[in-house]
Amino acid sequence: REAERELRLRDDTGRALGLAEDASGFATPARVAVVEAPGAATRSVAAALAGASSADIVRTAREDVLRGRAARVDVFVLVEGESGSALDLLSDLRARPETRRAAILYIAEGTQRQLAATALDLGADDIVIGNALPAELTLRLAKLLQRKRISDRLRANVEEGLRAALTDPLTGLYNRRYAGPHLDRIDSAARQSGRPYGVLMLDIDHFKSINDRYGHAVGDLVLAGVAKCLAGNLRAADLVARYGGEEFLVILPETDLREALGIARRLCARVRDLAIPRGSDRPALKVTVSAGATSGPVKTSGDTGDVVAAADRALYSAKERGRNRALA
Ligand code: GH3
Ligand code: MG
Ligand code: MG
Ligand code: MG
Repeated sequence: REAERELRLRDDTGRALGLAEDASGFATPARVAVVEAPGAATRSVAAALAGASSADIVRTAREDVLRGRAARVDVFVLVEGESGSALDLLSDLRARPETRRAAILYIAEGTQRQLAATALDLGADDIVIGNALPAELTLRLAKLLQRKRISDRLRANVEEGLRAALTDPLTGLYNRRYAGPHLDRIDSAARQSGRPYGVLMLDIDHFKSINDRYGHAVGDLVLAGVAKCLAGNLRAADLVARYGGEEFLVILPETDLREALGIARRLCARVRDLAIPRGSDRPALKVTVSAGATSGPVKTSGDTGDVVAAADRALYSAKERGRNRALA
């Protein structure tokens, strides 16, 4: 309890640096966890920081950090002790997904310059060596927070841009732009491992007539419903992409042709069983899909376009044989 005692602090420094004016970044106070290694000089960094910061400063026990109880921490302030064990914690924080992106301020004694250099090497964002004035600590913390806010926002923008470029808004699936390179990666992995992968091409049967009968909006509903059904009936390592208008490409790592055909049949059956709701007083919609299955890697060309073409040919056969089925 004592270790988790929260000290809510004034935000003089944040304001001095113009941080408090940044409404988007500082709508919620940053969370700062101060973790003292065993034998850390008790100069109470937390108290020193308690003069001027807009952040929530929490003294946190090392064990709580290691047990994952320090989620959503923006900055870790690691105070080194006699044994240098804060470095271990630092490596640990960088290795864990939930703390990997946190900023880290490493504080060492004047005699621990070598440890501090190692801390930088291990990924500390800033270091303080020896007795620092509370004002220095506070300003370093504020600048660390400012940089973190900016890089968080940049990353979010980049991720959003990528998501928009590589996914299809109607179904939420990856699009062809993502599926192509993904297939290339799976193909290279298969060449190295010597184990095959499966590729399926699926196409909704008589989809044009659904649009013609019910309108485009209902057609969109059907597309989204089929997409969800396909995605929900695959393994985590599999990928389903919207490859064309009402065509879906499925990539199945570590899967041979026989298994791929089995999965294709199962997906056809799941879509057959699907009833897509369309308002309370109207009957649910029923659709079927046809599927073509193939496996890679292709021996000769090394061009994954050939794998897709083979799946396409199998799909065409399935359509010719009457639809609502899978063929290899
Ligand atoms: P088949 O069984 O041979 O596949 O017949 P089909 O009618 O499904 O095939 P066709 O290729 O003739 O028609 C595909 C239709 O898919 C035509 C196109 O208008 C429709 N479509 C493509 N993209 C979308 C979309 O995003 N929304 C809707 N509502 N329709 C789409
Ligand atoms: Mg179709
Ligand atoms: Mg067609
Ligand atoms: Mg089609």
